[in-house]
Amino acid sequence: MDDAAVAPNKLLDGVHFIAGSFRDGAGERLPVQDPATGEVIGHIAAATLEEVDAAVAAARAAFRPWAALPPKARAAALHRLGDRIASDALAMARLMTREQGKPVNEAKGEILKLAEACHFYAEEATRVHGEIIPNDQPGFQSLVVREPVGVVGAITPWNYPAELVGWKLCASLAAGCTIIIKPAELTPFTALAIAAKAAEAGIPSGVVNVVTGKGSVVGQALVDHPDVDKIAFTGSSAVGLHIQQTCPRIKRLSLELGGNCPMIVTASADIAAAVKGAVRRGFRNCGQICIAINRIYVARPVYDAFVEQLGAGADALSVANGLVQPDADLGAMASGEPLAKTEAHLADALGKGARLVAGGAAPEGAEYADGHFFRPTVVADCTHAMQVMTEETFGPLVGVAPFDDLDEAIRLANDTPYGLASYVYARDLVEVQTLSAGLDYGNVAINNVDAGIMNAPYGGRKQSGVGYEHGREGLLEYFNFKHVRLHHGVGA
Ligand code: TXE
Repeated sequence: MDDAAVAPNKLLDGVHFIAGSFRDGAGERLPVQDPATGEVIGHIAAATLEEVDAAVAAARAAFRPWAALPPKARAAALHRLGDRIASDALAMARLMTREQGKPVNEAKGEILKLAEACHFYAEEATRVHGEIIPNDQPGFQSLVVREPVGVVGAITPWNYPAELVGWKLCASLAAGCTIIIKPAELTPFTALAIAAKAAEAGIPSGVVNVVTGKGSVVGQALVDHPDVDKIAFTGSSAVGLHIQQTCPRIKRLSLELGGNCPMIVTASADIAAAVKGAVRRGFRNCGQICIAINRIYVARPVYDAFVEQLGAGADALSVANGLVQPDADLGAMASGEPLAKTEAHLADALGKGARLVAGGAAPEGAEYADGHFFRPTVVADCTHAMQVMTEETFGPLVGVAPFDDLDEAIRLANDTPYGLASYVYARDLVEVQTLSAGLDYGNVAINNVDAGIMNAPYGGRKQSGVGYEHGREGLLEYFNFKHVRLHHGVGA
């Protein structure tokens, strides 16, 4: 894809990808804006119910032949897809920056991680073994066979437009499933670009489909569709709960939802390392990550030093239009919605006595006037009366509070409806063991902030979701198990 695809986005404007080819949408057009400039870079077509039906029918028709392919053939297709995505990473990254706002270098990193997911699940596709379970009765044998679930509806958010599509697409295809993707209205073009790469990689028609449009209409149509066997959703807890409650029939569901992630820094921690981790995980992608650090609890003896260094770290970050400055630390926020929520949580904290340590407003300058920009912001001396400490902000705002003992730190960290990711910096072994055991989260990172890796299960608990992505567990979400109990027929 050449840069002409970036803006205005003629290649992917107003189309769906159904049964192996792009087709102009019949529905109304919805504008897609560059969050850094406000410029309309293209339009999506709001899919009609007939177009959703056509995508589901294409996925259904492609399912049996795709599932019947030898795993090595599905693996080869996924490897080709990964190679094609990696070879066009810069153009795809620039497209993502135009629709989502993250700086080009960060977007390119995400595109390359998508390619990594293709190769990872290509390898996993060839290792899907069943089990043979011995029986107590002579002559009997139990075989556990893994069979692909079928047609998958994937509904994805705007904060990681490539990876959060890719994890569902790659695991589905590796398992032998087929998929219809409904990307977020804010970031449709990256998903359409991935579909174009799937076609280039020779993935058969109907295996991958993309329909665009409003979630409450097109996403809901996938949830409601009687011929969709599984919904793989990433997004807010509110919508995840809505999907679970409105599903009209029993379907497989995997829901990757919101977070309100804590970080705990004990007196034994390497403070400089903890600050570096907090700056990275607190402000990367403008904090628009479900596993972003939202709040930090620091042992009182090191509290002042940590707060001062965290403020300096935040102030040292650059904020710019991610297309103009590809190596900027923060680009524009994806829309006015997370920006407004960030400003509201900041005002709430300051109104309840928090102390502003860094940031607190949009950067000054004409180049920021038309976009959704906000400086990385740190507030200290926070309490759980403040929203920043108990609700998901999903923006470049971090609240800090002191603690006096580990029980208090664990109680404060667990005081949330969410259970996705948590972070600990400590070098005392008893502290590390006590905290990792006491934190009620699906992921606990100790002295690092990279809780999610491709070959380990990633998922939340409580209101952060159900099911897993990544790893073998992420692949098993796309299988049904069949127990075949065999008797060789001799004797009773
Ligand atoms: O979510 P929304 P957003 C969470 C993050 C934040 C949210 C941000 O914590 O809360 O996602 O993404 C479609 N029926 N995570 O604002 O609004 C909608 O069109 C069916 C957690 O996009 O929930 C979009 O495609 N679909 C995650 C998708 O749902 C509907 C990591 C998500 O939209 C719908 C990233 C409906 N009624 C973000 N309404 C993790 N845990 O890993 C909307 N949609």
